Amino acid sequence: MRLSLFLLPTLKESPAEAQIVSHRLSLRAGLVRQMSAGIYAWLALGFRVLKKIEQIVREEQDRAGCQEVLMPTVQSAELWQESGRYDDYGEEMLRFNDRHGREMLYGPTNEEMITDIFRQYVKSYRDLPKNLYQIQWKFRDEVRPRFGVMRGREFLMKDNYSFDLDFEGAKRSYENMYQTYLRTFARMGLTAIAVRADPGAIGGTLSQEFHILAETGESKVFYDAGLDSLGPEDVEAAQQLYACTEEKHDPAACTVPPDRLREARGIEVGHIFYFGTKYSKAMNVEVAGPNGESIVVEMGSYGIGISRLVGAIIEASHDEKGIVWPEPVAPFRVGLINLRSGDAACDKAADALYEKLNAAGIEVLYDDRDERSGVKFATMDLIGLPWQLVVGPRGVKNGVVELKRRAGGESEELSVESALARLVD
Ligand code: 5CA
Repeated sequence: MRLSLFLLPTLKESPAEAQIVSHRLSLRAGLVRQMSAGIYAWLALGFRVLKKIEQIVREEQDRAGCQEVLMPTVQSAELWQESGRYDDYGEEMLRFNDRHGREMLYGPTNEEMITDIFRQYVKSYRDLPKNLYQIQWKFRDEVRPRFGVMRGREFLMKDNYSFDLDFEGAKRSYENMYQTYLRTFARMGLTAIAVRADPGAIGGTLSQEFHILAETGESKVFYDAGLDSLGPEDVEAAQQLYACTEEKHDPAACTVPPDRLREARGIEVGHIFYFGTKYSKAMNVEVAGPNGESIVVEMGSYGIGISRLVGAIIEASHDEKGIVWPEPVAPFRVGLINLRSGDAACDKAADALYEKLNAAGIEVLYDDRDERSGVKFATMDLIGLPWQLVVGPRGVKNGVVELKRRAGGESEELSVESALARLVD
């Protein structure tokens, strides 16, 4: 993509309303624009990041055996009256009437709707287990939308729902999602820790939140230092170690020796719930067992804040010049800078390199604008693409380009072929 054709409204100054670095940088780098409190338009660069995150989440859900569906954002109140949550949910739910006066709402989550779909079709124990997910916009009329996309009113969530025959099955589904979440976040270059949490409005008896540690995180978490060294494969060990939100933390009970207890701030990027038969009982979800008996199915639900992750990743990965995208979620992999747009030799070399990168399937944003080199470097640093390729008059004369890594800042002069080979690697 040529930058001269791209809508990239970067800002030199930090907008006054932005209190935390991810909010400042997402506005300065032209990722999003606030259209009203907590409601954002995704501009071209931000949308590419959102899609990358979504795709990683999707691949890991598919790998875990879940199937993707898509439910509507607008729901009828009836299902929520059936589960009893229509009154419980309170002012966070955006409610309205259609032209016939029917009560409708913009979905804050989808337990009721998925349960209704499930009960229409699944009637026998032979059809279990099932795990269905969607990636869809949600609306919660948050009292204090803030920190940009981190706490919006409209936000993109991956939500999935598991249906099992018994507790053992439900536990397997829960642990499968636990492991899937750690993998998913690791693929985005993030280290997440899972802490025991309060199920809140979703309900149930067990829930764990996944937090990215960051000073600007809205939540306080407590955990055993042993968690720092565990990976996605260590589900059982991780489940044994102490880790919880501030509300759940009980210093008096405290199973952890004081020198191992860590206190930190975190951004909640995911939340998994085991709620047993809360919805299936209220909504009469039964399947026939092997001997014809009725069995009430066991359920769990699992959420990932996809739009929140854009902010969380910036919190975890930036420097004084701007964003430093981890490669898997970067909007483009390479920023190609033509230092002298308008100079025939530089244009020719940069255009040719641009074609070669495209032909090699490398996502590239080509700064072909008629701008000073300082402006071009500052723009590339601000938007944080992992690699910068610089074509200038001296290099063109000597047959070399400069390849620079945004994260560490190290750079090398290489022939075009070597630079391409490096990027293809
Ligand atoms: N039904 C369950 C799981 S599918 C559920 O809704 N869980 S939740 O309420 O914890 O939300 C799941 C995730 O969505 C959270 O972990 C968080 O990352 C994200 N999220 C929640 N509220 C917001 C918000 N206002 N803005 C951005 N992301 C949010």
